[in-house]
Amino acid sequence: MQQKGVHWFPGHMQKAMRQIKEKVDLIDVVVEVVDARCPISSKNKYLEDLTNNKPRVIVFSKKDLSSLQELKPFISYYKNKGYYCVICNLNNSGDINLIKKAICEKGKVITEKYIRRRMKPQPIRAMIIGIPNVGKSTLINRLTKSSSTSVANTPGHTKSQQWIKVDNLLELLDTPGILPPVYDNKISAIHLALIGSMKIENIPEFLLAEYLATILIRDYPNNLKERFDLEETDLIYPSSVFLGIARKRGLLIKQGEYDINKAELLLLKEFKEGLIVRLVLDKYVEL
Ligand SMILES: Nc1nc2c(ncn2[C@@H]2O[C@H](COP(=O)(O)OP(=O)(O)O)[C@@H](O)[C@H]2O)c(=O)[nH]1
Ligand SMILES: [Mg+2]
Repeated sequence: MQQKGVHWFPGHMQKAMRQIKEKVDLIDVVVEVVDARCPISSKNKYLEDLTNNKPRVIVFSKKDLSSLQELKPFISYYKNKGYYCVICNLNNSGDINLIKKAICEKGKVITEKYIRRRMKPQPIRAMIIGIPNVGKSTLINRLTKSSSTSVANTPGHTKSQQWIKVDNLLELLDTPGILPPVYDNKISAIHLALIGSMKIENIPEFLLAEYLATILIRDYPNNLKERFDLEETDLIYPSSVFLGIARKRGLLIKQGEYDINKAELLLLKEFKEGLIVRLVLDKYVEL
């Protein structure tokens, strides 16, 4: 793998940021969705500068695949930076209500401004933003499913924007802001590949599997053992883990020859689906 240094900031990132900036200008509250397994790697740090004068909410999605205990230090970290943090399973309607509340709470400063100027408060306008696969569309659908009435067209700089009314207090931009993932550090790129947030062509799957197996052997040996019904002696090296998985799951190239490649892919797949362990991968990233 190649570490890209200071020259990595590519044209597509600049373009995406320009498009986001146009939308940010139209809204009151920025709602960034971040995967709760990767609270650092799945956040685009270049967004900070674009939104630092706006009230901001971070939605940590997929809490059902993460560890609340391990997430705690990251929540404190972002709270200290002034973010309102909500940890959720986007498939849980109670959690969707918490997000709605958080946006309205953060948007209160805007409403109060109207009231101070003796104007009729307008609904808070928010936008959902985030890297691919974190749950942006799911969140928009869940927030607007009972009231999917488009309210207005606001001319933007390039094209008009459609607003969807969530309720009397809140309107949402109908399309999410899609941020390119940031790959300027190798570990973050690996973590994003492990949660399936991005297909990263230049990280071979066997390397991902080896990285994952190393973490699991060291920090979660019992989860690994239980999931694949492994023996203690399988939990020594990544290679012995893969062999154990192939043996237990009957993965064979031909009679008497185990299919290690299939075992690696199976480990990656079951991890991604949260079947092996719930954890915060980014605890291995420096804050
Ligand atoms: N387990 C789990 N899956 C989720 C959650 N939120 C979203 N997903 C799934 O993650 C995948 C990507 O979601 P999507 O909304 O399309 O992400 P987007 O690319 O950011 O719009 C879909 O398969 C969703 O069902 C969550 O809280 N928990
Ligand atoms: Mg989407």
